[in-house]
Amino acid sequence: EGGVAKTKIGKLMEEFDKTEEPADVPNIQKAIIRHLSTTMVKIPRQVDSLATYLASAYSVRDRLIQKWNETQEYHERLQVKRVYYMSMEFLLGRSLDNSLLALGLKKVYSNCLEGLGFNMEDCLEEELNAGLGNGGLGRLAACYVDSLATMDYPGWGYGLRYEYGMFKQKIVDGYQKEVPDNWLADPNPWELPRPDICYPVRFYGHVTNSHDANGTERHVWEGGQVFEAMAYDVPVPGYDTNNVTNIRLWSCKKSDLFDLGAFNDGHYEHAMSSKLQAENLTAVLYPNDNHMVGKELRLKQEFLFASATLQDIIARFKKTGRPWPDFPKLVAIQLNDTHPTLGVPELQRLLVDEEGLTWDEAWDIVNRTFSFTNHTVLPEAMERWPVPMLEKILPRHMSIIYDMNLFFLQKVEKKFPNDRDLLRRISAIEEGSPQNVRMAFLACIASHTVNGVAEIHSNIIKKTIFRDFIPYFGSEKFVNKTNGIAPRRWLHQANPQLSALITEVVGDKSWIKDLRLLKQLEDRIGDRDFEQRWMTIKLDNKRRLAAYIEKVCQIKVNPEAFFDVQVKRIHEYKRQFMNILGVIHRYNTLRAMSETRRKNETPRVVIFSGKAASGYYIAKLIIKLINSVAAVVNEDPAIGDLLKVVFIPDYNVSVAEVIIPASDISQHISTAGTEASGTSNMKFVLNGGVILGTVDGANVEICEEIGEDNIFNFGCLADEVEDFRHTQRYRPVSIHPSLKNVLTSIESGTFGDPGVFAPLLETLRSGGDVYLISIDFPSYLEALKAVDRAYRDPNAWVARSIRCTAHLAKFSSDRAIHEYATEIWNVKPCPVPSKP
Ligand code: T68
Repeated sequence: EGGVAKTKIGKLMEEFDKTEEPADVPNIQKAIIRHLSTTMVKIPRQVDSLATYLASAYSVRDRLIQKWNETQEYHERLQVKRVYYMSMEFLLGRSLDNSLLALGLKKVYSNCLEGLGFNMEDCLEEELNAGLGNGGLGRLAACYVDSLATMDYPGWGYGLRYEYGMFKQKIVDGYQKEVPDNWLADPNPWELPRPDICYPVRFYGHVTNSHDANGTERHVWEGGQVFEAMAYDVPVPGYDTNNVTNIRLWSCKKSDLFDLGAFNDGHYEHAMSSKLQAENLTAVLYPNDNHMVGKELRLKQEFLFASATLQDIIARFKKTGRPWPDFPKLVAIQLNDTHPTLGVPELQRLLVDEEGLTWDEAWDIVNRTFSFTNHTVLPEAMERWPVPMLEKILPRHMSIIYDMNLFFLQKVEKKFPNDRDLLRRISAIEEGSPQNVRMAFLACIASHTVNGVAEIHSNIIKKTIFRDFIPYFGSEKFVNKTNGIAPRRWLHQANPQLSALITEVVGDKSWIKDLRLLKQLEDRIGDRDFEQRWMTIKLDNKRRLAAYIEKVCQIKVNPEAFFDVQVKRIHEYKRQFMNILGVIHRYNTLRAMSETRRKNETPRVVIFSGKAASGYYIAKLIIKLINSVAAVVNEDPAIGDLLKVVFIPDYNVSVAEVIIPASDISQHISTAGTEASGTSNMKFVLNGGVILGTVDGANVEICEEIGEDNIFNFGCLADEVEDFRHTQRYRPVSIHPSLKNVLTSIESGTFGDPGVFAPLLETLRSGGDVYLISIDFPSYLEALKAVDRAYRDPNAWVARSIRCTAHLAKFSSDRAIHEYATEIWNVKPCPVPSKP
C-alpha cells in the first residue's frame, strides 16, 4: 500500500518539479498576493514594501526549490562526482536581485510590482544582507558557488549558519562602534530549514582503546557533551541554466544532553542550560580577517562544522552503495583556508573507528579527497591550536593528528635520513610549551594539492611556509589558482547601465557567461560617441554614490569630482594609514597654493570604507584619523569642493555594489608580498575603474592583462621587503621630509588632540614601520601625481577605462572554477536538461 502511494505521490511530485508556472504578469502577481496572504499573513492595509519584498522573494523561492529538487535528483541519479567547497564563511549579501537576474525574471517582476503600486528598487532595499563572512575569503566562496551553479558543475558549499553575521559598524565621534548584526530579524526566504537532517557532534569525553577478535586496535570515543548540528539549505541559482546548487549551513540547534532527569526533578532551568549552551556555538561569526584568535569557542565551531559536513557527505556516499575506494571518485573536498581542516582527522576517524577501514585504507581516501587553498602568509593569521586544548576537547582527533604526523615524519626521514632539523621544521606539531598544531601543515600533509590565490602569492608560499615540503612532495603539489569574481553580481547586477551598453556592443547577453567577449569593447575606443556614453554611465554611477553618501554621511559631494576609493577591511598591511597620510599631504599642498593655482586643480572626493576587527586597536585608530581629517578638510572654506574626505560606514556587499561602479581610481596599496590576491581590485577594473596599486597580489596579473599604461604602480617589490625590514630593525626608521611634514601637522593638532593618534604614529617609529609606509611614501606621492596628470586628459582616460573592462576576462570566477574543476577536483559539468 505504502509502495503504491509512494509511486503515485512520487510521480506527481516529479511532474510538479518539472512543470514551471508561466512567468507572466498575472501569474506572478497571483503568486505574490498568495504569499502576502498565506505566508506573510497580511491583510491589505498591512502591506508595505517589506511585506511585498518578502512575498516576491517567496514566489521566486518557489521556482528555485523546484529547480533545486530537480538538480539534486538528477545528479544523484547519475552518480556524478561532486565537489564540496568547505568554508567557514559565505558572504552572500542580498539574493532577490541576483535570483531574478539568474532566472531572467527581473523585468517581469518589475512590471508586476509596478502594477501592484510598488517600486522594484524599494523592495530590493528591504532585504537584509547575509553577512556570514569577514571579507575577501568569504566573498570568494560566494562567487565560486555562483560559478559552480552557472557552469553546471555538481557541487555544494558547506558552511555555518551564524545567527549574527559580521557586526554592523556605526561611527560615533569618529570612532567605530560595533552593533550586533541581527540578520535573521525578518523572515529569511533564502534558507530552507531541514529539521530531519541533523548530526550529533561530540566534545570532550574520553577514548577507550582495545583490540577486537582479529587483534585490530579499536578506539571508542565516549562521554563528554553531544551537540546537534541541523542543516539549513540555501539555494543558489546558476545564470541562465536549470541548475540550482546548494549551500548547506549548519546550525547548532539543540543538545542531546537536554537533561530529562533534572527536568523531572523540577530543575527546569538547569535542564535548559545545556540547550542554551548548544545554541551559543553558532551564535556569532568571529570578526577577524587575517588574524587568528585562539578561542575555545572558535575551535568548537570549526569542529561542529567539520564533523557535521563529513557525516553528511559520508551518508550521501553510502546511499550510492559503492565500495569505499570509490569515495574519491564521487567526492572532492576543497578546504577554504585551514579553518575546515579538522575535517581531515574527522574523516579519518569516521572511516577507521565507525566504518572499520584500516588506517592505510582510510588515509588513502583522505589524501585523494582533500585539497587546500592558502589565503595568506601573515604569521599572525596562521592557525595554531594548543595541543592541550585539542586533547581536552577532541581527544580522539588529537591522537589521530599525532599518528598522521608520525607516519608522515617517518616517510620524510626515510627519504632524507639524519636531518633532524628538517623533521622539526616540517612537523605539524610545533615544539614549545605548550606544543601547537600547525593547521596549515596538517592540511598540506593530508591534501593532494595545495594552491595559492594569485601567481605572486603561490610563488611566495613555495619559498616560505611550504618550502620544506617541496623536496619531499615535489613542487607539482603546489599550484596557483588565481582568484576570480562573479560577473553576474559584480557587473550585470551592480552596474545595470554598463551591462546594457556591453550587451549592445556584443549583440546579446552571452558575455555574462563568457567574459572573453568583452574584448570587443576595444574596437569602440576612439568612437567619441561611444566614449561619451561610457563616461555618462560612470557619471550616473557617481551620482548614485553621491546620493548614498549624502544619505548616510550627510556630506554633499560633487559627482563631477574625481572619485578616489579605498574600500576593504581596515588592516595595517593594507595601508589605509598611508592613504590618509597622502590625503593630508594633498590638503597641506592645496592650502599652500595661491588661489589662482588652486583653480586649476581637479576636485577630488577620497572615499574610504571598511571594518576593523573589534579588538584591533591600531586599525580602529586609523578609522578615527580618517574621520578627524574629514572633519577638518570638509569644513575648510578655502578648499571647498577641491577635496572632500568621506568614510562610508558599515561596508558590506550591498554597499560595495554601489561604491565599486562609481570609482575613477581605486587604491590597492598593500606592502608588497602581503596581500595574497585581493578581489575588489578585479571588481573595480571590471567596472571601468583604474587602479593605483603596489606590485602585489592579483594587481600583478591585472597589469599583465590590461597593460602597464592602464594601471598606476608604485612602491618596493616583494623581494625587497625583507631587506628593508631587516635594515629597519637595526636602525631608526628614516622618515622622508614629505612624510615628516604630514606627521608634524597631525602632531601639531590640526586634526584634533594629537595624543589620540600618538600610538598610531608610533607604529612608524619605535614600532619599526613593519608595513614600510616610510619606504613607499615618496613613490606613493609620485604615483598620485601621475594619476592627477593622467586624468587631465579625458580622451586618454576614457580609453584607459574601456581597456580595463575589455581585458578583464581572466578574472572571472568562471575561469577560476573551470581550472579548479579540471586541474584539482576532476569534476565535470552536468547540466540539468530543459523541459521538453
Ligand atoms: C583574503 N583573506 C586575502 N581572510 O587577504 C585576500 N582570515 O588577499 C584574498 O584575495 C582573499 O582572501 C581571497 O583569496 C581573508 O579574507 C579572512 O577573511 C579570514 C577569515 C577568518 C580567519 C582568517
